[in-house]
Amino acid sequence: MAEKEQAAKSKSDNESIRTGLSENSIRLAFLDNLFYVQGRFLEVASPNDKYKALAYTIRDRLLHRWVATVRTYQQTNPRTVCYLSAEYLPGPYTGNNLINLGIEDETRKALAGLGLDLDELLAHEEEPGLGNGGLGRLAACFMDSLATLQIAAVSYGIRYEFGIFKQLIHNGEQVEATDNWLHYGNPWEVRRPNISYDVKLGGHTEQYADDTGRLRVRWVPGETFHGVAIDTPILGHNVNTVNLLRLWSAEAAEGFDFHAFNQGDYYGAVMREVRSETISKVLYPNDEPEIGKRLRLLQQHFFVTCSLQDMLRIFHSTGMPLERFHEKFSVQLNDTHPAIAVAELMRLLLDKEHMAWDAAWQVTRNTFAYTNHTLLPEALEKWPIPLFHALLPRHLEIIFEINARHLDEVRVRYPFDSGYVERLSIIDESGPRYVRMAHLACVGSFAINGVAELHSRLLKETVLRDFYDLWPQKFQNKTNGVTPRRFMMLSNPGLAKLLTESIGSDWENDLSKLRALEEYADDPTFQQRWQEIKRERKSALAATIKKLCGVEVDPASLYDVQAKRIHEYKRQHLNVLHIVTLYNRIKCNPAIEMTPRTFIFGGKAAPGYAMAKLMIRLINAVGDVVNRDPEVAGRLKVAFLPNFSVKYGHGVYPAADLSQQISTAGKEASGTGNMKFSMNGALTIGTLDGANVEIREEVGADNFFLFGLTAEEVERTLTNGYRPWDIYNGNPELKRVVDLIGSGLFSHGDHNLFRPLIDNLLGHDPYLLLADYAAYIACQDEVSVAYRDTARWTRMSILNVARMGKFSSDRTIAEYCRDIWRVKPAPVEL
Ligand code: NBG
Repeated sequence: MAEKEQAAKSKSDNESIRTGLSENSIRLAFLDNLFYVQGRFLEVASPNDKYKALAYTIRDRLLHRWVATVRTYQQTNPRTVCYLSAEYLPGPYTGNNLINLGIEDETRKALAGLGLDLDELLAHEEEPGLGNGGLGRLAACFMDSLATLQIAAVSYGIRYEFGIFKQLIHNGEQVEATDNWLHYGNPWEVRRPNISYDVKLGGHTEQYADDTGRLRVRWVPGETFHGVAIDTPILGHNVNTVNLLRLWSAEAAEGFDFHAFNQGDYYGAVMREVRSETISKVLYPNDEPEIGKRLRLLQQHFFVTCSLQDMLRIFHSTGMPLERFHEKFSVQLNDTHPAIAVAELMRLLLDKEHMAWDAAWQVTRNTFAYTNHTLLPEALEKWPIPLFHALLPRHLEIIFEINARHLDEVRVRYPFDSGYVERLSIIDESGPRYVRMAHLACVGSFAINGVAELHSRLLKETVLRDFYDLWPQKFQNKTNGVTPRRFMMLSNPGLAKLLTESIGSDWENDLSKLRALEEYADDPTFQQRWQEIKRERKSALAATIKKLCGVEVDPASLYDVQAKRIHEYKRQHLNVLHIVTLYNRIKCNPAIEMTPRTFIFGGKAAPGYAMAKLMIRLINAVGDVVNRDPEVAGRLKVAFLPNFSVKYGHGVYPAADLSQQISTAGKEASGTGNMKFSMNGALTIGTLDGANVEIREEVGADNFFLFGLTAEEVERTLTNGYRPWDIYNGNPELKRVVDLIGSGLFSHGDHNLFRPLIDNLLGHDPYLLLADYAAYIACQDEVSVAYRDTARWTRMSILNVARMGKFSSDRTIAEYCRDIWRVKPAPVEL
């Protein structure tokens, strides 16, 4: 034993500056990186210099494991998961990597020895906002879990130069600013100029006979440019596996157009380069109609062709025959954004690899699996045929051929029903013709899944019903999950510490172990510590709110939080109706007793989504009046946190008492914020929608505030002729609320500002706010009562955390591995 300790110690004395994990190595490494990478010394270094020196120090330790991982994979040639996603929201890397390496304490001490504060340096990191919301963040949680479960995986996407816009709030309105996240450089990425592929577009196709006399097709593009790989290492927790996030950046094919240049057109020569680079310039904010977005289709084709060409390059290095491509790679399509991959893999196999159609189709159909993330019809992608033809003429030919063969199969199955043929066709011919990307994905995939039980069921009953009839065996459910490393250990260190002290640290890699907390649910000392931790997180958020919104909030009040994209179906305006209801109650009876509440909102509206932007204005307008009214002081506060992001999420989830998950039932595919809140001890008020259903099943009906119509009731209400106007007239409390918003009280006397919102609610109300209003208010009243009983509330909070094991993305990924990808762990030794 003594000998072993001795050996360990002498090993740490000799540790390399690049790889050592002791406090001393980290301190030396930090100074080394500051000096040799940045050309700076401590006395003159800017905060950014110091942050980067820290990032490089951690990155060195990741690269060490990365090399070991690649070596291992080269030797063992494991089956590999390729995740294709147009969006990733990884959040700041540094803190998470420290946690996964298990060297947070050492690093903190190493920096303290230099008079530096770890948290200050961490706060300096700009996060890559390469996604809109849930879908991109899910992809990031999946990367963490894939590496943690030691699965060989590559995540492919686009390195947008500008991510999701920065949200500013000016006079209560959302204003968009560009997100220049690369301005100070990104220490986490490694550029691979030698890993680059041609990307073609436009032009036409030609038939020709090859040497053997076989008829082949050649695509003569109108333009060609390049995609260059930019890699970020993704480390798992408590393991050595480092997987790859490989993002593509667009570049001109020959940095310079010499033809144009020789003609004296210097400007034109440079412009061509500029045009190529626009491909990966900026992320599209969602919720706007897709149709006609030429650049968006180009982006999809761009990252898909680079990723597939990359897989083929890797595949050829294994020496396996092409017919076995799908045995090496399992490729997941994250929504329909990468669905063009079905046609692109066919094109590469047919035109480049010269495979025969049937063999190529056999490989393709066994390679892809498709995840659907929404039932909203406006979000289902379809591209006009003329646009498709102009950009991707060869792909369109291939899609027509795939479709013709597919429809022949359909006709055999349903010989007397032409309705099936129309509905199952990849081409929408009901009006102007479109390519339906979800149909292409379904035809080209061996598995199709939704992201929560309810969502997967509704998929089979509604949007993909005919496909389910045709291929029931393809359909699966994979309920979403989130990573407990980022959303518990990193964001809520106080809670993590208490958990580990009480039940050991196994929960970090096996969240179901949290069940052991149940026995502490009624323990008064444990309850007290639980409350102290929550209180501390609430004070920290109060300071942030003060700084960002100028609003003073009381950490003793109930923090009632709704943080997610702003959308009518998510019903932030229903939340506002509740706030105004409470406001009215106080105005009618100033002496009324009320549980003091702080309403906290966060979330971006798509820049082109007028109603969502009006909802933001309404929240801020109501906040303005409520926060300034001395009569409500101490009882109600409203704060809208600008620019909600992964980074702000770290401060928000742990501080919430109540998590609002109040979407119209049937509309939210899963939700993942709901899980992050609950894992941090917030109780949920929610409808039976998305993963709420399963969260409630797990935590128990007694520990969840349920209200509202079910998905079936929503459908029935809408088909039976819904009349919101009657509900308004039949409920005096609701009527007073709506009338007050219309009165101009919240808009400096302007009766028209919120008119579109009110007219929509009274005349149409497609998301059934009024139908759910009474139930919502009654449920919120129950919440207020429950919160006053601190011991009961704390017990419910503890039980929520104890029973959240199912919602770790480790569980989700383990299921994908078992049921879809059929991959096994490939452990890495250092
Ligand atoms: C979103 C859903 C969420 C779901 C995430 C992740 C899209 C298209 N869909 O409910 O709205 O949690 O995907 O699956 O972004």
